[in-house]
Amino acid sequence: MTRLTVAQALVRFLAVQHSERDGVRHRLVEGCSGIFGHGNVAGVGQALLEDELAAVQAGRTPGLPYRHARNEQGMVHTAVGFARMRNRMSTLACTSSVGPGATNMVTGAALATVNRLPVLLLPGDTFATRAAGTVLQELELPAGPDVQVTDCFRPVSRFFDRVSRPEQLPSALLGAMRVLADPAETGAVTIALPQDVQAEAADWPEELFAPRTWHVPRPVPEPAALARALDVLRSARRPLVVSGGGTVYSEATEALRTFAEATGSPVAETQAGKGSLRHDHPASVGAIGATGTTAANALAAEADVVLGIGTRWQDFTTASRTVFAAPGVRFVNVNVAGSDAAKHSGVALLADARVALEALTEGLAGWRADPAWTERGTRLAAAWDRTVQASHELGHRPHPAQSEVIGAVEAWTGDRDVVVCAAGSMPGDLHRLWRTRDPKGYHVEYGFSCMGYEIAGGLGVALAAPDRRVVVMVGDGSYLMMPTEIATAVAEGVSMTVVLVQNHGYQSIGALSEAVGSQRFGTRFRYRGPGGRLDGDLLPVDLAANAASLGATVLRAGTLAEFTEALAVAGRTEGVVVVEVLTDPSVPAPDSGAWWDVPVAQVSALSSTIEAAHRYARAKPAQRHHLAPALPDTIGEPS
Ligand SMILES: Cc1ncc(C[n+]2csc(CCOP(=O)(O)OP(=O)(O)O)c2C)c(N)n1
Ligand SMILES: [Mg+2]
Repeated sequence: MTRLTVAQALVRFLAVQHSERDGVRHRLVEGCSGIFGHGNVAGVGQALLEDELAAVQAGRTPGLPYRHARNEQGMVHTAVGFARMRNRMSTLACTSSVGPGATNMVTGAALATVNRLPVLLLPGDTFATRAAGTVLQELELPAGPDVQVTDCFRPVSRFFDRVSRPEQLPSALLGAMRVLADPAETGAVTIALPQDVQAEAADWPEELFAPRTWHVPRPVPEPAALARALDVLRSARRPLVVSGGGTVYSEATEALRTFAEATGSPVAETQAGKGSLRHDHPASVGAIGATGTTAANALAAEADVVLGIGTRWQDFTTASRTVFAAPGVRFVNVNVAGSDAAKHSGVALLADARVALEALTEGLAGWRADPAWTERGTRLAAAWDRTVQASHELGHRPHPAQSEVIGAVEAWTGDRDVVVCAAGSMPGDLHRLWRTRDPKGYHVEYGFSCMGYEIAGGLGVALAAPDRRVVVMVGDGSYLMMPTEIATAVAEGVSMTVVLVQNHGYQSIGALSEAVGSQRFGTRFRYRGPGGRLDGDLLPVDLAANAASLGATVLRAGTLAEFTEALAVAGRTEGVVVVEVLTDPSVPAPDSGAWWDVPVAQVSALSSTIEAAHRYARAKPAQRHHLAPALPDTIGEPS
């Protein structure tokens, strides 16, 4: 037996957890970010301090290295960025105080769960004993004294437990590790830790601290399900693969290439799946859906069988269920999660992406798509590529168009560099325009599309892959929401380039607002004008000065030439470099005209809204339900 506090036991336990897949072992939880307050300063904080001091004394790295984050939401984003970059094999823990420190992590938890990315959250909680009475920052619901703000984590976590007695710690930890390492269940994993329990000592059996390896499975498809999937695929003349994040996380990109080459199936990509296939592979037709290319969306409109791999079929991917338009289109869904595999009435192939792709390639030996279809995909993709190239070379003055900024960043980056983004107009433009050269070269968080993810998530990417250059693309709105983790990156000596696109407001939502008849209401960064509306002069907010104040090297660009020169300087500069570039938001990037379902007010006194409602009513009928079963029901009546 070893006598330790609950927090000390937790730290010691986490230091010896590993993940393993294909015989390769990783640390499961590589470190712990934290912001201290009552609720964790004397518990987890004290334990991390002891761990660090013991390591320094012994000349080794701590069991659970600590990083000081500046915003709790940001530190969860950092953990998410880290986990995604490591293909879910490793993540970080996050410790917070009680109350607002804890609830600040809830957005990050939802983001992790939506994106199916593992993070370990350790919010502090109020006294289990309640001896001190009402605690500062306690929720205090009169009719439910056991309900705490940490209960907010329940719906956004894939695992939630509260350790109210030391004896509960081992089962909480083992349950948490299992979910972190399970690709079908993973997401935010939360263990709420009452502040008194964290500091409480107990005698722990030695075996709790025995090194453990959590096997990350590659589930094989059930033979009957594989046969059903092959049946449907073999009947296809115009197949289309839609590759999602699951392909990348399961390291199935080579298997996907082999499948595409063997079958002649064009491959389209979701946001999380972008990079599944190099952009210049003849089978690649690029981004699909609301932010898709004309190539992928034209094929989607006619595809007779769609093979979804590791995708959740989110509305941006399906253009709100309008992009797959062929009558009788059928789906085969490869996924480790049953709920995703069953979508669109598809044949569910519950399996790891790599294993499934290998089995499908083998099972389809000798079968190929209609050669004219394959060739058409290559031709359409080449035409889109010319559109992309032209969007880089508009010569727009004085400020460049956003597409030209993307072109300059693309030209500046190497194959292994990583572009990071999350919200605004940039993710859609990147999805369509960025030419990905490496499976981990594109990191756009578009499951939650959370403003503020960009810099914090980029820090996680940089920590996970210090050998790659990280370029964070962030809009002025997103930057303003969370620049805080620049200070963390500076403290950690991390190098990354932040491209801050200054277009004076929420241009993406401005355009959306206009499309739904809401006249860009509330999307511009302006003074309140004489008429009482927010339509006065541009605000004098200087975000570059803000970045400099946080310790970044700052470069300012007003033209494309200045921007290109600034990138060259950034390339020679260590640490965090923020390149602010002024852009002209009036030049939209080329797109495919795909739809996105955003309902419009059905009655209004505004002509802008009435016109938008008419447009909406005309577009809505194109939405499909994909209810037809992929295979006829041949089993017959129950006996
Ligand atoms: C936390 C959060 N709040 C609100 C939104 C809705 N939203 C999406 S994009 C956006 C504006 C982003 O502005 P900016 O970063 O300047 O990018 P731009 O649209 O100008 O390209 C808003 C408000 C969001 N995605 N995340
Ligand atoms: Mg903006």
